[in-house]
Amino acid sequence: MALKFISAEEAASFVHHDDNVGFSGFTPAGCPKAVPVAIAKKAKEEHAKGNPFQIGMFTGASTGDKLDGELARANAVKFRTPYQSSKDLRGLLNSREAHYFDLHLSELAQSLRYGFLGKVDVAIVEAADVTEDGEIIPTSGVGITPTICRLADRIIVELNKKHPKEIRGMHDIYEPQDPPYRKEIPIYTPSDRIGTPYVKVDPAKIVGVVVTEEENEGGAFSPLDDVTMAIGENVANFLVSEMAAGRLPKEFVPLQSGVGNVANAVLGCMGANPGIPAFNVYTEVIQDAVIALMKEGRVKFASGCSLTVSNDVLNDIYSNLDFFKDKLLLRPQEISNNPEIARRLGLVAINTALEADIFGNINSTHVSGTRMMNGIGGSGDFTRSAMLSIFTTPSTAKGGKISAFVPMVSHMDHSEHSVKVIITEYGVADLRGKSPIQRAQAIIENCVHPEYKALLTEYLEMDIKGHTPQNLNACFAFHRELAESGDMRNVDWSKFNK
Ligand code: 0RQ
Repeated sequence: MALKFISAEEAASFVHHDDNVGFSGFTPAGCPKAVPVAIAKKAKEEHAKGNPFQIGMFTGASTGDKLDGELARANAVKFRTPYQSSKDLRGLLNSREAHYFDLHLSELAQSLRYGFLGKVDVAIVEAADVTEDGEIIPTSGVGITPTICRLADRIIVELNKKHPKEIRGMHDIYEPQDPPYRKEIPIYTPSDRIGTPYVKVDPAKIVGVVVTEEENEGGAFSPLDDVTMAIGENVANFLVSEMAAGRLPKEFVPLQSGVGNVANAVLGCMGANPGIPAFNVYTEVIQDAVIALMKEGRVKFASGCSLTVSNDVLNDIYSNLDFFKDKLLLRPQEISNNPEIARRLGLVAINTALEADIFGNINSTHVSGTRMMNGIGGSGDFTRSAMLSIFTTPSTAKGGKISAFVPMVSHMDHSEHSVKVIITEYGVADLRGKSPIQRAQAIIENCVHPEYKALLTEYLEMDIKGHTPQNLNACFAFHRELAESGDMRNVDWSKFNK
């Protein structure tokens, strides 16, 4: 069946008000760019005519500004799931002008198949190649592409010439059967291939192909500062000591790490530490540091859902495909983040907290318990199922006015039952096998910023009875103080009824 080449504006004409639209990619990697911009333009034109125009949005994770940013600024978002990190979209969600439901990333594709989230009307997917018989080669991120292509009535392909056709073979596309027919997902080592190198779609559903040459919207990393480096070194040294104690096998286990500067620093420090053998990565987001370590032979293989790397690094990979092709594999997020595989492979999972409480519960999403930051992302998929789940965070934020450690988290994403270790620039709190009061002592001693140690110790000494000594009158005193005086250090326990 001959492919029909159309403009981005023509493609946008296939997207109607109230449609639910699925987008390819994971982080900005692999997301369409030209068609979302055209949809945003159409939305603004319809709004100017007094017509409603909003769409429901299913994405892999966060996207680029040409997707979330443009559609948010055009007020074209009816609802959005899952993870996002766009400033403008965040504004819409927090003003409740758009509805957002935050979801574990591994669950989205099956939730769509189960019919939990409504119909997928249109799938818009970026491709490095598309054939007349319906084989689509994704670009640098996969996300939910196979599922939205299968469920959607209409498929629009953005054929992006910045991604060479020769990356065919870098993807492993597999969708599990749904219950009661699901079998094990047969991945026993990060490099195992179980699917096809392409997404197979019904070619009759492809309403048009938009040819583009748009750069990936990959962000650069900030230079490493003392705090991020200290966190990275504490993680690496802790893992070496776990190996020495025989709690991690000498061959090591595959590593998962979240996104951002801390994750990049952790990987860099692990690579530089001679006590850690060359290792494999089984993760969602493959960042710059993994590629650098691969070139040095310190990372043997990386399986992920996206190459969330800076454009220079992506071009380096594309120029050296002979070297990278048998060391990198991109999978749908249902597989990269699958709890069954995380448990089987025995991952070390490293994710980031916004705040933690002294008993080991983690808030990764809500600033002061109310304002959505980004979302839970894949952190829950891995934290609950990994062999060893670590959370990292700087001990303070906003110049010390905010302590990352509070008596009780203002929102909980990961509970004390799943969180095994917390690491800051000051040190490591190993929470395994510890009661709540022992966890609190370990966290205050090893992780809390010196300016907050006395305040949190005094909290524990309020003589509250019970297994977990929470004072329900005072547990949010840090947050209340921040709202009132702008500085958690001003907490005065004598104000509270002990
Ligand atoms: O604010 O940007 O105004 O300076 O939060 O904090 O320290 O720069 O860290 O960029 O790595 O983000 C948890 C949000 C951390 C992220 C979170 C302020 C701080 C700063 C950002 P500024 P940092 P990061 C991967 C898997 C989700 C869970 C996860 C995230 C800004 O890592 O979204 O790991 N994780 N998912 O000043 C108020 C606090 C604060 C605070 C920090 N307690 N209160 N503000 N900040 N702590 C994602 C995927 O699956 C794709």
